[in-house]
Amino acid sequence: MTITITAFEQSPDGGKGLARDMRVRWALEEVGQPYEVRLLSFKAMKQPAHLALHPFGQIPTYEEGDLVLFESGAIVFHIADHHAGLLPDDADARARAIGWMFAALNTVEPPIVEREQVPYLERGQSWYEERLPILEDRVRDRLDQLSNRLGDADWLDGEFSAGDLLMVLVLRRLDGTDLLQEYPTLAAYVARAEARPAYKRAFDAQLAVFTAASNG
Ligand code: GTB
Repeated sequence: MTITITAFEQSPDGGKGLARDMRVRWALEEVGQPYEVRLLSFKAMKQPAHLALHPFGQIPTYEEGDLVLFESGAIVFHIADHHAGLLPDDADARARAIGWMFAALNTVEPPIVEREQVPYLERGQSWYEERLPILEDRVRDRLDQLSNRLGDADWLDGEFSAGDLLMVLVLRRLDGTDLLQEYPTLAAYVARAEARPAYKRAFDAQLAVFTAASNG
C-alpha cells in the first residue's frame, strides 16, 4: 500500500531538516519503506481537505490505505511498530526504547522549543534579556542530564532506535545556538546519527523540495 506523507511546500528553515516531516521521512528510510509526499502551502494546511486529516491543520500527516495519522511521534511509533529496524524485539528493550521516544518529545523538546520561540515572540519586551538566559539554563539542565546518561555509548539504549531518531531531531532544533557544542558527547551523538545513510536520504529529499521551490 502506498504511504503518503505531508510536508511544507516551502519550509521556513530552508530545507535544513527542522520541520517535523523529517522525523517521518527518516523513520521510513530507516525501515526501507518507499513513500510519496504531498506538499502543502500554509493556506492549504488550514483548508477543510487537510483539516479532515489533521485537526490542527499542521504537517506531517501519514496516509496508508484507510489509515490516517497525525502527530509525528505517533507516526514514527506506527512505522517502528510495523517494520523491523527501529525498535528491538526483546520486550523490555522495546519498552525502554519507547520510553526514550516519550522522553525526547515530553522532557527534552519542551524547554528547547520554549527557548527557540522566545526571540520571535518576546524580543523587545522589558523582560527579554533576563528571560533568555533562564530558558537557556533550563535547556542546559536537560542536556547535562542527557549527556551524563549517554556517557560513551553510541546510542541511548543499545542499538539505534526510534528513541534516538526522535532525540537527535529534537537536539537538532538547537541549530543556530551554541548550546549543543557545550556538550561534546551530545554533539558527537547528533553527528553519528547524521552520518547514517537513511538520515542523509531523508535530509536530501526534504532539502530537494526547498531547492526546487526556490528555483521554480
Ligand atoms: N506535535 C505535532 C507533531 O509532532 O506532529 C506538531 C506539528 C507541527 O508543529 N507542525 C508544524 C506546522 O505544521 C511544522 S513542524 N506548522 C504550521 C502551523 O501550525 O500552522 C514545526 C517547525 C516548523 C518550522 C521549523 N523551522 O523552520 O525551523 C521548525 C519546526
